[in-house]
Amino acid sequence: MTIAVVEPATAEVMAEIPRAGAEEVDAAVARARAAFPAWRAVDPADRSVILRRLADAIETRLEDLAVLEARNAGKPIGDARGEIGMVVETFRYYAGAPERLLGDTIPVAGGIDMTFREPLGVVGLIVPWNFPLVIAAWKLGPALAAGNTVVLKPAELTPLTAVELERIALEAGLPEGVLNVVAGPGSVCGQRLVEHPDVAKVAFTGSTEVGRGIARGAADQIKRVTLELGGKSANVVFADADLDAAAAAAPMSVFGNAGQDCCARSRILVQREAMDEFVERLTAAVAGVRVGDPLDEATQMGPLISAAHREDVASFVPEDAPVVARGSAPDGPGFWYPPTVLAPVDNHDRAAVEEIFGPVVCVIAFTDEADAVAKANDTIYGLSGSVWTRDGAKALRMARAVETGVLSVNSNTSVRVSTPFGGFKQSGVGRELGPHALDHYTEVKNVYFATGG
Ligand code: TAP
Repeated sequence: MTIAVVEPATAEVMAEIPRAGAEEVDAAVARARAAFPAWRAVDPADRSVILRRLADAIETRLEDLAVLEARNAGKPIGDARGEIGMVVETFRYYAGAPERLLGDTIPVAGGIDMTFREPLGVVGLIVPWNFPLVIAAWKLGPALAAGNTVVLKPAELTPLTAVELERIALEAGLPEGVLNVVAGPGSVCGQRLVEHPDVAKVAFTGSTEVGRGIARGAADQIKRVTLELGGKSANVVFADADLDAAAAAAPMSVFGNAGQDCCARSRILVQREAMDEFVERLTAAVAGVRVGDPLDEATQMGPLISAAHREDVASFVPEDAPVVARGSAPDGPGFWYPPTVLAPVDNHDRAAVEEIFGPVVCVIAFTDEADAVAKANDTIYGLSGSVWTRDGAKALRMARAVETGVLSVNSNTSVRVSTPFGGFKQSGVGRELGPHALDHYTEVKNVYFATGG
């Protein structure tokens, strides 16, 4: 059995690779389990050296991996280079971790009390197709640094860079069995990782729907889980904001990666008195988004991942949808969909409630600060968001009131290697990146040593 990997920009098969099933997952878990005792025993400084070598080896291959990712996921080559660069940066960041996994000493009676951060064992990593290698790296970095061994399951639609990474890791000196890749369907391979008794933890990024199933499955064995799920993030623009800057930045905060981004600011909340002015500027900015061949250096937005996904996205824009602006998209083969702005939209319309995961944005009016908070938080999700205003105190009040794991003021950024990332509410459980991710790949052990007297 093979996986025929399709290139979204051409709809052609670009590679065929073996398709793993439950047996291959079991074999990978067995290899990871066998490799665990030796990997956790590697001296911290030596584990750091190996992770740094892995980062160097990926950096050497950066352009090849970026082209592979750009073709397989249909993302602009500039974005793909940025993502592979972040993979390198992530391994370098966590290369510093093995020697910094500090414990505490706690004053107690009759002895000495100390804590250790122990690795969990074999960790199953399940990642989506929208940011294939970089999301894998967010999990691999802290997992490996803490002394765990891993089985990585990429999405069937985008397995190619993960398969390459397994090879690169071996060449870079990661011991055999420490990093194992199984490319196969989620319902079989992902499910098996959730059920397997030798997998201590599952770290998952994907849809909230599949995440719920993983949480249910993990409950049987009280398996540790980290879930990074969907979003419906608000980009809140107050009338006192720099409207030029907010409108210029808004398109790529939702059309980046063709909207297939859990952090997409897919609801733009605009204060009513600034609505007309903002929409006018936004419309001009949307017309300038360059949609086309992912390998063209000028491209800002590529195709959607598949024909089926394009149908889902299109279902949010029926004939009578309030389309106020629409960008262009190539004709012909490939799963193209133009950047689309809907306005005005009610916060309870389907397009404003559900995660579209495509280049469709809703513009929604609000009256005052309280209304902005209420509308921003009126969602099951809580992943990301932005606030645009020149009033610093209001920005801080909003930053505290909006229920999201990450928020930016006068900017639309969400992710940095050194800062925590993850969701409130049904956007997930746990945090990735920054120092916080290590908490999710270690158990705290408390040791009491009686000293007598
Ligand atoms: P999903 O369909 O949930 O798939 C994600 C991964 O889970 C894939 O590897 C998939 O495998 C696997 N999977 C599917 N069914 C499974 C099951 N029953 N048991 C175990 N694993 C299973 O999501 P997607 O469509 O690929 O990705 C889009 C979603 O990811 C969006 O909702 C987006 O918001 C979310 N996302 C979240 C974040 C963060 S950090 N919060 C980042 C990126 C994306 P196959 O596809 O190979 O079958």
